Amino acid sequence: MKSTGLFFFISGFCLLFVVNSTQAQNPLIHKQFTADPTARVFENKIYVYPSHDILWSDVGGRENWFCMQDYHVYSSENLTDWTDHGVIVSQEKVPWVDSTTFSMWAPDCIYRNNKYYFYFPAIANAELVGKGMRIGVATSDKPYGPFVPEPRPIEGLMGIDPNILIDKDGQAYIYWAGMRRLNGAKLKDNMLELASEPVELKEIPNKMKEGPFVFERNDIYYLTFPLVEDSTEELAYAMGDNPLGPFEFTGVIMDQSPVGCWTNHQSIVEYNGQWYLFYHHNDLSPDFDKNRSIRADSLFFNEDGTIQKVIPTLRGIGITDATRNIQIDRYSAIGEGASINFLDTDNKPDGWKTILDKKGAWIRYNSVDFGNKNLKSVNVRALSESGGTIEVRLNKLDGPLVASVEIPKNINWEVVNSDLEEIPSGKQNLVVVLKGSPKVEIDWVRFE
Ligand code: FUB
Repeated sequence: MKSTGLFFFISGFCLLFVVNSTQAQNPLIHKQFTADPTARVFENKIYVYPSHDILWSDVGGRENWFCMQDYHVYSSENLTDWTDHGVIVSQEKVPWVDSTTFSMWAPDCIYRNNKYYFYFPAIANAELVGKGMRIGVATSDKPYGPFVPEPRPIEGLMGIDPNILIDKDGQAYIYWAGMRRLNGAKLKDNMLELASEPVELKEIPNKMKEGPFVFERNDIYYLTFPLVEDSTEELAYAMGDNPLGPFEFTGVIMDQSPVGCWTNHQSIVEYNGQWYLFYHHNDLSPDFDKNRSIRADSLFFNEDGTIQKVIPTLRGIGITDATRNIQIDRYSAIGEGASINFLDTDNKPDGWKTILDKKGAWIRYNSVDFGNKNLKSVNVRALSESGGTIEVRLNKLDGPLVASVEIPKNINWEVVNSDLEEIPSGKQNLVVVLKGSPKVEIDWVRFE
């Protein structure tokens, strides 16, 4: 077998074993740190190509800095269940990358000529290519790999955060960030070489910018980017009539992080008639903002084509099946006396719990699909040192009562089952409210 054939055989074989699934709201992925999500629609699914943050202390990376040695790709059809297709590119498999640098920053992927082209930055092996961050390409017949890296990075550009647009006339463009500025150039049909001299996209604030993501909608070209206006990155955008501008600065898509996560990084995609913003935050690493987690929220346009500000939510996107564990701590709204915390602060990927700590404290979780199943009862995984009663209602505090659940006194987590008073159908918003007792903690709610 030729070596390329052998590579495909081994990679394909590995892929069979690495695919695994998680159910998620925000953040979308718990079992790894993920950042810089580029979402694309391929084969009627959403594929997300994020960076993969790891702990610098685990591998000897630069102290207290970004540390990334490979890329995974995730896909979802329902925006709720995310499949990890495993590693698609890693630093030691790319001939031109200095594999001691753990510098595989924000990537992109695009479909062209029956192939998927995966673009990624990394610090080059200085002896082979020269110093600095370069941008390379790996290709595959499938969106989930196996991807075969090109032997050398793209000639004629240096920088980070590659992004590709294929315009309506078929011309491809590459955008990237370098020296705090944004640049663009045409790509040749082979998608591997520049077809024009790079231009700086400079009609936008002369401040620190990175992570360009360009898309077209109704003949408007949107240049979106993280921008440091104040102290950390907000997501901003500019609009123009042409892929290489000029772009007029238009506004902010997402405000800077309320808790000081220094970076944010966006992509915007339409899927089944709805637009979504993919971005990141440091949900699973509140004390170290270089270990990030990807998120998604719905995005809406105004009639004049401008973008409405996206307020980050924990609920995120996708509809939750009523018969699966409903993580109500990923709430849509929360009342006084209710809060969330990690289930286990030493094991954050386990997720969060809801704490109802005052009479009448409540939490609302939107978009639960009850279908037309003849559901009979609700299970609540809960813990209450005093014992207490919670009510599950529809839509609002005085909405239809679905179940009243007595949580027994227990210092350990327990799954409590209670019959339904009313059997909901279709898509509903759930409200969980504490009746009377001092404190009940809830991990999840599930109907059966
Ligand atoms: O993930 C490393 C860098 O942080 C990205 O390349 C930037 O866009 C920022 O998110």
